[in-house]
Amino acid sequence: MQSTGEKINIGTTLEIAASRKAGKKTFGLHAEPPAVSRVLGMPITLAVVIPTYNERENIFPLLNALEKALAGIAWEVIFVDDNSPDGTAERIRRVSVGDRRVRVLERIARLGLSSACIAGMLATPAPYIAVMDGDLQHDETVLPAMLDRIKSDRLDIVIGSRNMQDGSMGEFARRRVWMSKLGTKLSRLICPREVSDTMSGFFLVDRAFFRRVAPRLSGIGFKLLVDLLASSPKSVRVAEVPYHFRNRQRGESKLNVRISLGYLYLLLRKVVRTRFAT
Ligand SMILES: Nc1nc2c(ncn2[C@@H]2O[C@H](COP(=O)(O)OP(=O)(O)O)[C@@H](O)[C@H]2O)c(=O)[nH]1
Ligand SMILES: [Mg+2]
Repeated sequence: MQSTGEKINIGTTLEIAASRKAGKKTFGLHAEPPAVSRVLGMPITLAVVIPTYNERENIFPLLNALEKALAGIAWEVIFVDDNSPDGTAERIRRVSVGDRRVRVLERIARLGLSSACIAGMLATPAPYIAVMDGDLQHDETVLPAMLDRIKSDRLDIVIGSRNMQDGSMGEFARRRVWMSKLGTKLSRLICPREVSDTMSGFFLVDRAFFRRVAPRLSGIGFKLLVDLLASSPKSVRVAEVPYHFRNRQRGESKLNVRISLGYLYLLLRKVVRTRFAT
């Protein structure tokens, strides 16, 4: 590309320097980042993406817990709400107006947990992206350790695991523990065998890894982690950090038979694609 400095298009720094020298006004059309991005403080390190459906009563406790757990880290949180009838999005917005770290991305129909997470993950520039539920069942105090681990070992994913030493399912109903174990066993068809908790909804990914895998994701159902692990064209660099799963204190679980069948459908699609793709 020829650079004369005469024309101000979105070009190189050289062009900008040349046009400045020539005393031309650029009216903000120059190719440097706008000044505002430099005055907002530390560059962002971590985005926490939280899918919500009818979680209004959990929003303030969750934000307080994140604020405490992530002290010293430049973070933001993106809630992705599927038009919850209980006014979850409105409650988040009450905080957002005064705190730019807190955002809500609203969708006008209930499109599902996995696709909500994907939408939120695509909406952040952060180099590391955590996904956690909006009901306080995931232990936010483990996030800094997950972040340290992904950075120090240069991993693609760090998973919060309930199935390793020093982790637990807490008081999760026996039926749900059984379902989770069965789900993990089935996931072995398409996921790395060393992962102890493929059913986890609590994990942290490297942004570059996520962007590589995103176009291949199915986005079906509740189990985004399985989708991520099974969709990567290359072997995934993964580690797990233990945590104790908490009880849900407010609101209700949204898991139902249709969603469980959705998991089987996801598995089937991935098995067919990975095993029988020509
Ligand atoms: N945006 C969005 N969030 C959802 C949807 N279904 C569930 N969630 C959220 O996903 C998280 C996990 O759901 P939950 O009902 O707690 O599942 P469980 O922990 O397996 O019982 C919670 O934060 C829910 O509010 C959905 O269809 N759309
Ligand atoms: Mg839950």
